[in-house]
Amino acid sequence: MTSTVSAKPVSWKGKGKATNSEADFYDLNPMITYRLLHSRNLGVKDPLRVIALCDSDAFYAACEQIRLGIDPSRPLVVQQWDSLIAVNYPARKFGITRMEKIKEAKKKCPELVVVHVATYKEGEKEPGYWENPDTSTHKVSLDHYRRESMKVIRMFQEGLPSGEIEKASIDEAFIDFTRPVREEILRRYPYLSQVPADAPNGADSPLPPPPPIMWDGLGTVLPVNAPSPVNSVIAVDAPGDQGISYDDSEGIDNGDDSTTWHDVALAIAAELMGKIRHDIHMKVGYTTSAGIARNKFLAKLTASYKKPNSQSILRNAAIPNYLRPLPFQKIRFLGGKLGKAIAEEYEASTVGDLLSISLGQLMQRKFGEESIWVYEILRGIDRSEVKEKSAVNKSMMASKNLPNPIMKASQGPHWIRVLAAELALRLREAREEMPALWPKTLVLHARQSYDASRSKQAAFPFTRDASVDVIASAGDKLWKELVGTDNSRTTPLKITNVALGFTGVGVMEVGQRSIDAFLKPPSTSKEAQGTDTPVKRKRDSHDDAQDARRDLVRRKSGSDGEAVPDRATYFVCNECGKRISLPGDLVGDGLEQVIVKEALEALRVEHTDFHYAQELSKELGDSVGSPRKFRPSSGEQTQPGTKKRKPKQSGGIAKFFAAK
Ligand code: TTP
Ligand code: CA
Ligand code: CA
Repeated sequence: MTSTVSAKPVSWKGKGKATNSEADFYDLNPMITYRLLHSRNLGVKDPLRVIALCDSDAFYAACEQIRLGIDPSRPLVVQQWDSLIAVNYPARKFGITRMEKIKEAKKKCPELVVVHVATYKEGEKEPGYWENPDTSTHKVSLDHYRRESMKVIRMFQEGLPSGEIEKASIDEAFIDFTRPVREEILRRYPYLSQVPADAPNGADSPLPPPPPIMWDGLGTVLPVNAPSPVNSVIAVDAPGDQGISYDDSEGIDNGDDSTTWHDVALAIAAELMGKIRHDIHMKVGYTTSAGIARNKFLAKLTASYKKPNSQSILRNAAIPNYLRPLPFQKIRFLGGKLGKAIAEEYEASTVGDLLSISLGQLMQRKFGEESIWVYEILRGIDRSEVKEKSAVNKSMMASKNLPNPIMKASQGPHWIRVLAAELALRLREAREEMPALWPKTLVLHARQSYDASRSKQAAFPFTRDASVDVIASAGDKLWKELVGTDNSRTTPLKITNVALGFTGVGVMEVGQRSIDAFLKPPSTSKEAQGTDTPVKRKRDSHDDAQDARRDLVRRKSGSDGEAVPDRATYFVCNECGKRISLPGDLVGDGLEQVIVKEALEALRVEHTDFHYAQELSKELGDSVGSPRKFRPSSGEQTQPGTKKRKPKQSGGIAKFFAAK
């Protein structure tokens, strides 16, 4: 893509005053000085902050269309039981919406392609597109959509190595363009990298006026002056399937000549976003729609301005007229009780209606702590960061609402098997990305009719092969503890939801290190003794491996060895006497103590597993996997000429550590 912003140097003529007289929306044209431009870590206060939200069009429908190789112009919907969950744009032309029943949709469009979402059924390890799936026996699988979603996210990451990316849902992500855009501004306008000698306030002088911007080809630029008719009906957090009509003012900016450096930043971000969206379409087939603005809230709002396959840009100058007519209850978090309370309190319906209420007034009413947030969001201010969610302590949950409630305890295991199949698949796939990943806890939730859900949890056995059987039998045990058996129950049962999940799924960078260490030759004489021990167990008997591990954990976790301080980020291993620390980047992140504790616990389990695996490896006389993938750490050498086994045959711990 060619540069669309003129690179003509401009003579120094500072203009530092806000040009916008919109008193309600202050800070729309902040002064940008050389110092601010040259600062790298201004975070959410950066006056050149640029954020995008990119959302896939009719996502599940697109996934099915691509999976089945169907012409994208054919109307297609995705069905879940009796309802539609995704409607592609050609089908929307027939007036079909997500709210419709299949029958009505087919009446509107007889040639409609209807695909039922994949489901799990008992006894099948993989979800499938079965004939006549039934909600009383099957469970929806979103696995294919998750996988496709990851492909798109990876393209964002590849397209923007220096930008932060936050997956916001299965089909959308926020992208922080601030850094790459700033780099690009300094590259295109090299005269900005030095403070001019005649600048009156040195580095605190404002930048010279920006060059003119050619918006053509960059997307739809929202109008500064006239509120678009679209604005008043557009949904903030809702899908763009309510039949909105759009003006096609691609690249047109009606009637504002006060270009700012922030506009330049938006234009560059739009170029980058457009390129990434184009690549996604070419390489994985999905069309997307993006919104580009100064913060997350506005980016999300702008993304649905024009769909599908398009991008929209909200200049700061356009914020007031875009927000004012917006029904405020469409703003996320203002839709529920809070929004209703505000609407009643002030007899208001649009953002504009609420702008005359001062922060003090809001605070005096019942909005308490939320007042500041409400006050700011109405003015288009959002200080939340784009942040990749921490990999520590993730959870994976498979849940099933039961239209036919479970009335007998003996019906539980059917659903536990179905849920276990989903968990097994998700864990397996997650491990393809990150092999050193394991869940610490398995938790089972069950909801009795309208009561709150109750749950039971237990440590999940360490095993590389977290098969459906392993998960289901652990789940069955929890079921017995939570619900009992048909014979043990005295009260009637009516369970309407059952969910099985992994919590504390640890992704430790140190995992790799331990794996490295694990492949090192035994270093102590005690360890060396075991090398000749003949193989006693069948290699794929992971149950044995688990039992042995449990023994080991019992033997070794009696005490932590040397006393460590309360807020420690390390522990001292009894077995090897080594001090084992959390990785620096984890600790330095200002993580909450509870997370640090969890991470430390995961590390402890992992370290114990490492010792256990070492012992097991000796017992098996095995090098476990291919050493080429796992380089030895800290200068120690991999044992040369170690006997190798075919990874395929390995099981349990050995399999866990086998190279993929
Ligand atoms: P959305 O992004 O809300 O909608 P969409 O991608 O289908 O359409 P649009 O082009 O307007 O963005 O949701 C993403 C996917 O999430 C959607 O394809 C199906 C699923 N979904 C549901 O299963 N149930 C729902 O109620 C919603 C809103 C979405
Ligand atoms: Ca979408
Ligand atoms: Ca979405």
